[in-house]
This record gives sequence, structure tokens and C-alpha cells, in this order.
Amino acid sequence: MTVKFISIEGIEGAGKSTQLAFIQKFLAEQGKQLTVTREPGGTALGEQIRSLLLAPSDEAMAVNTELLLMFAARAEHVEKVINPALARGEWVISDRFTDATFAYQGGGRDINQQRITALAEWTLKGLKPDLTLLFDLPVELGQQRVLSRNQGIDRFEQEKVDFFEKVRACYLARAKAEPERIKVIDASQSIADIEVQLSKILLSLL
Ligand code: Z5A
Repeated sequence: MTVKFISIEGIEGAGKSTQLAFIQKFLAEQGKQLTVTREPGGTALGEQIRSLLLAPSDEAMAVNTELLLMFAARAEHVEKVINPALARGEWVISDRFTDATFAYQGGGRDINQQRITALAEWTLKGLKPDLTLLFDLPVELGQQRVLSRNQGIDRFEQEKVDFFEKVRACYLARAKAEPERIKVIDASQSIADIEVQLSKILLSLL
């Protein structure tokens, strides 16, 4: 059986963290050895870069700085965590991966998609998730969930509705272009209903 690389995507408050726990438990019960990781982050250096990227700030970060920091963290993550885990025969689940860069820096910040593609080709050397679970929901609902969580908000969560609308539209366009890889989950459903849908998708991989 082939090893699988799964990424989880969505706008803020879509329920990625909530469902990651379910996916992890489901696959472990199927006897899979798992590496669960996240972006930006997943390595010691990557987590430091994550802190720089998420720290709330009154001063905007240059969009190219943001893009390059995402890929700096990703280069480290791929080389030190993802590729070694896949080589050991483990399944890898990453909370966000390169689709997030296309959606947030491409869609949200209007960076040319070809520039992102070039960075992805250079740093990933063909690595791509076998399956991407895109948790989709209306932006306002995601924002309500984040606020009701009652934690501090990070630099991305300071953005306005319009930014997240562009991110969401970019994610959905990517799913439309790659329907085999990117499965859209209606994240406005109840947690239990989402789990049923996820179970079917995951079983089809086994
Ligand atoms: N970013 C980027 O710009 N470019 C890149 O290349 C990468 C990332 C890789 C950090 O990501 C930021 O980095 C992210 C994009 C950027 N910024 N944003 N926005 P992150 O993944 O760490 O942060 P996040 O997207 O903000 O995650 P989050 O806020 O933790 O959301 P979530 O994990 O999707 O949601 P959750 O914590 O599971 O759920 C939110 C709340 O809703 C919580 O109280 C749950 O109990 C509740 N919930 C969850 N599901 C449901 C359902 N179905 N019904 C009702 N309530 C629910």
C-alpha cells in the first residue's frame, strides 16, 4: 500500500484543528504510522519563522517578505520532516501546505501565481499532497467561530472580510481545477456530519 501525504486547508475558523484530531485518530485506528505536522512551522526553525509571520503588528509586512518566509519555513519542513517521514513509510498529515500560499499570498495579497509556482518547483521538487481536504465555509461564519474561541488574534486574523473572500475564492478555484486531489468539505455542517464525510473520503484511500 502506498504511503499518503495529506494536507488540510481552509480559511480561518474552518475547523481544521478540530477535524485534524479526528483524521489522526481514524487513520491510527486503521493501523497507519503517522507524522502530523503544520505550516508555517513543523521544525524548530520553522516555528521561529511562524512566530515572525503570525505576530500581530500595526506595520504591514512586505508581501514578498511574507511569501519568502513561507517558503523558507516550507523548505526546512520538506527537507527535515515531510520527506524523511514519507521515506520511513509513514503517512504525513500537514495542517496547511503550498495551496495555502497560492490562496493567501496569491489570492489574498495579489502576488503573481507564476512566481509562487516557480518557488514551489524550486523548493518542493515535485512533492505534492496526494489528498487535500479543503474545509470551506462562508467567511463571516469562520470569523464568528474564531471570535467565539476567545483567544488572541494573529496577524492574518487582523485582516478584513474582503481579504478572506479572495483567499476562499482562490482555494475554491484550485479545487475546481484539481478535483481529484482537492476534496471540498462543507465546513458549515455539524462536526458529526463532517466526520461522516471525512470517513468516506479516508476509507477510499485505504
Ligand atoms: N498562511 C499563509 O498565509 N500562507 C501559507 O503558505 C501558510 C499559512 C502555510 C496560520 O495558519 C496562518 O498562516 C493562517 C494562514 C497563514 N492564517 N489565517 N487565517 P493556522 O492554520 O495556524 O491558523 P488558522 O487558519 O487561523 O487556524 P484556526 O484559526 O486555528 O482555525 P481552524 O483550525 O480551521 O479552526 P478550529 O480551531 O478547529 O475551529 C475554530 C472554532 O470553531 C473552535 O472553537 C471550534 O470548536 C469551532 N468549530 C470547529 N468546527 C466546527 C463546526 N463544524 N461547527 C461549529 N463549530 C465548530
